[in-house]
Amino acid sequence: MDGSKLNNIEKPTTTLAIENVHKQPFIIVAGGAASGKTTVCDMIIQQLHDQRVVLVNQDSFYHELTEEELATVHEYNFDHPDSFDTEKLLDSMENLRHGQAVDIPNYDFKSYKNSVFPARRVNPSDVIILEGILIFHDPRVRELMNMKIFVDTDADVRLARRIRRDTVEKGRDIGVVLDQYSKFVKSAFDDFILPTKKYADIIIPRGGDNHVAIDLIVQHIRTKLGQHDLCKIYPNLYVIQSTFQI
Ligand code: UZR
Ligand code: MG
Repeated sequence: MDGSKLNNIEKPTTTLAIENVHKQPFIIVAGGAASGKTTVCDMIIQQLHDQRVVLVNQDSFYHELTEEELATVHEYNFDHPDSFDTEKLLDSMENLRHGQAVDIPNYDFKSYKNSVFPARRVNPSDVIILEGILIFHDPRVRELMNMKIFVDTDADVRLARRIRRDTVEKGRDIGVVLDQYSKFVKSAFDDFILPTKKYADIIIPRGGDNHVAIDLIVQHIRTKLGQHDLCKIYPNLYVIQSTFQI
């Protein structure tokens, strides 16, 4: 063989990536507005009462509205993927994954700002649940998660719930709620939320009313946590991946 050619060959490099097996179950829960996402998450958390679980809501990552946007707030589309600060959300999730506490913004639905209330300090936990209407939209967020749940509730049920929630709990005018629904919420569901259903590992019909689905999910999480316990017993247990590049 021609020796000069050999000299031109890139030297082999070895990369040893050492990764601790102790990985948290990361769960994301998506679904249309007022589909019962929060109820499903609350039920999972209730059943996992003996574990450290944190719930992070995509709503916390809404961009603050500028003065200009505030002046025409009824024209603002809160159901569009761009209305969220996904970079900040990703950053927080990465930090939690690496065992660091994070400050989650406290978005205020009345002032449309996140500077009104102090941020919420969230500590790394055994289970991290992230919920939101458009939480399946960004592939980087999806990849972080090891269990993707879509809450599938009929449109009429979602609308009825939303009217009740926005008028009773948020004190909004019913005309505004209905206008917003037909202008933004319905089309956002069809254009952005429904197409992400295909990424789900589990689809829960009827949301929080579906006790069988929630029991099965909790069982699965417990199995995953059991695998973690192995790492607690053998703290020096590592997975070693090696890649040999030429
Ligand atoms: P869930 N939303 C508001 O009504 N006001 C805001 O300042 C921010 C968001 C609504 C948003 C979406 N859309 O449909 C809903 N609008 O909150 C999501 N219009 O809430 O995931 O809890 O169903
Ligand atoms: Mg909710």
